[in-house]
Amino acid sequence: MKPVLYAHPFSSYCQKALTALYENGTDFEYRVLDHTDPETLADFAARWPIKRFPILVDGDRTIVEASIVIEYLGLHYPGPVKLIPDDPAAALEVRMLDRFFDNYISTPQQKIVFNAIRQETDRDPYGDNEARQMLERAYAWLDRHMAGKEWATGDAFTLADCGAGPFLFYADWTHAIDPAFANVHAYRKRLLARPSFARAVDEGRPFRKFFPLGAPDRD
Ligand SMILES: N[C@@H](CCC(=O)N[C@@H](CS)C(=O)NCC(=O)O)C(=O)O
Repeated sequence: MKPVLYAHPFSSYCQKALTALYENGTDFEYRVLDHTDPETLADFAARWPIKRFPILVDGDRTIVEASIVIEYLGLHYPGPVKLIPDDPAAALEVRMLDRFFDNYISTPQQKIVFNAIRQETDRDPYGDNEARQMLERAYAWLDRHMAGKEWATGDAFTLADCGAGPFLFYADWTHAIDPAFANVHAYRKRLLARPSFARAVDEGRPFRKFFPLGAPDRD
């Protein structure tokens, strides 16, 4: 039986999991979460009442959180690309960078978007400003961190890069990365050229008109 991914192609966290699946050519069933398919939506909500996606269903197990989905795939459906290194110290570095991209790039990016889609009277300019300041600090740190590196932890593409691709993609659309952060721009470009992530980006293209802040006419 194949594992089943409940996901949407335009979602950053889903693209994170999809990048891992495409890196290893893992065979899986894709259940798209879409308002035109209420049955799949109800099935998803019953499996994960928190209602954040993606989730992976494997037999009677439901695996939640994109990072854990990727860890699970590495354990139960390993492929040629080891997204978490065997060496525990190297694996810790990968997980540290994965936390960085989730907490300090994606979380503030989502906060800005969630704020923008609220009713005008419910918006939170203080929180929006805080999120933008966090992104600025994260871009600055990442620019120094990426100096001389190809991927987030060095020469190998890992779990950390699976998240970095979609999160930097949408972060730049949401709160533009200053051109002075040349290492971040170069890294974002390398991620976009990686076939696994490029495929996930292509699958999300038809939905760009739904980007709440207005999608720019570029990747
Ligand atoms: N911590 C979760 C976050 C997942 C997440 O925020 N997914 C977004 C889509 S990119 C979502 O479910 N949004 C739906 C909502 O906020 O209602 C993970 O790592 O998988």
